[in-house]
Amino acid sequence: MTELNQSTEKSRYLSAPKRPDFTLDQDWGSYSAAEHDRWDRLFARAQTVLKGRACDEFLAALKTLQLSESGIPDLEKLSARLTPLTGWQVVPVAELVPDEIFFDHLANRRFPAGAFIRPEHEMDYLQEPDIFHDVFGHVPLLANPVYADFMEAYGKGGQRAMALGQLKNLARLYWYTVEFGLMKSADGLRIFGAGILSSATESVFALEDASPNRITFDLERVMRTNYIIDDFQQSYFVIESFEKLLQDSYQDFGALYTRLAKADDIAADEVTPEDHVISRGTLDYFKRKRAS
Ligand code: HBI
Ligand code: FE
Repeated sequence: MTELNQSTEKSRYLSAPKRPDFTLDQDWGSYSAAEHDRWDRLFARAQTVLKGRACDEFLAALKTLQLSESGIPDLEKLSARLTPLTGWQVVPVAELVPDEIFFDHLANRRFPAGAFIRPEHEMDYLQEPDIFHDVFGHVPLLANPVYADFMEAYGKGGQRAMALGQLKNLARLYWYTVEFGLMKSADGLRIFGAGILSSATESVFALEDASPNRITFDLERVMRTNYIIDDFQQSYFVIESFEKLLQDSYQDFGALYTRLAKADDIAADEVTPEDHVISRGTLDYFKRKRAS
């Protein structure tokens, strides 16, 4: 399959008619055998890597939702399994949707998932959310009732943050939890962030590499922390549980934003004196990259 063919795979969604809420028809029948095969290979590799690395809640939810290596999921059928559990639906979109549209979906328990699958030359890493990142990475935990509540609360919080002009701070919370979060377990650290779960290389890096800092999650600290969008994270934050994360998200964000307005940002690689450090990173990976 040529690169030209693979760029038309995504453009068939970019050029498809979309509704005012940016959703469109997944047109499941239009995926080629090559596209289904890419899903299957991504799924098989993730299964191998995530045993003993993903949190138990995630691995249990994969089974509950019957996600498997049998081709790209049909999002209507997937929603039919998910909705009875937590009220969430998965809706197809072409690409990143505007913030207010994104938050309106989450606040109403709809998760917008990119309908295209990454091209062959980006199997390891791509910056935009494709169907493997969105459906394999994000959707399983929406079957977990506590996580499901947190995501709805985040959508509602996003709508308030936009009205207050505080989206920058709130987006960092999403980044360091929903995308790149780790969690404590009786058997050691586990992954729950979708950005890690959908990347086999980052799944190993986030848990086992000596380079990144691993720091106990503190909501206000995280909301002050910058992040990098185009490489592995320099710091990962570790939550106790979804219950604790949900509780934290029910505090008064108005007061929080007032404090944040007066606080300095924290660099992505910085460790502060107040941090509960689980493992301090050597930052070697990042130094090596800068040198090359
Ligand atoms: N759109 N489809 C999609 N997926 C996202 O994760 C997403 C988005 N639009 C905006 C957005 N994320 C972020 O702005 C928020 O998390 C802050
Ligand atoms: Fe994501």
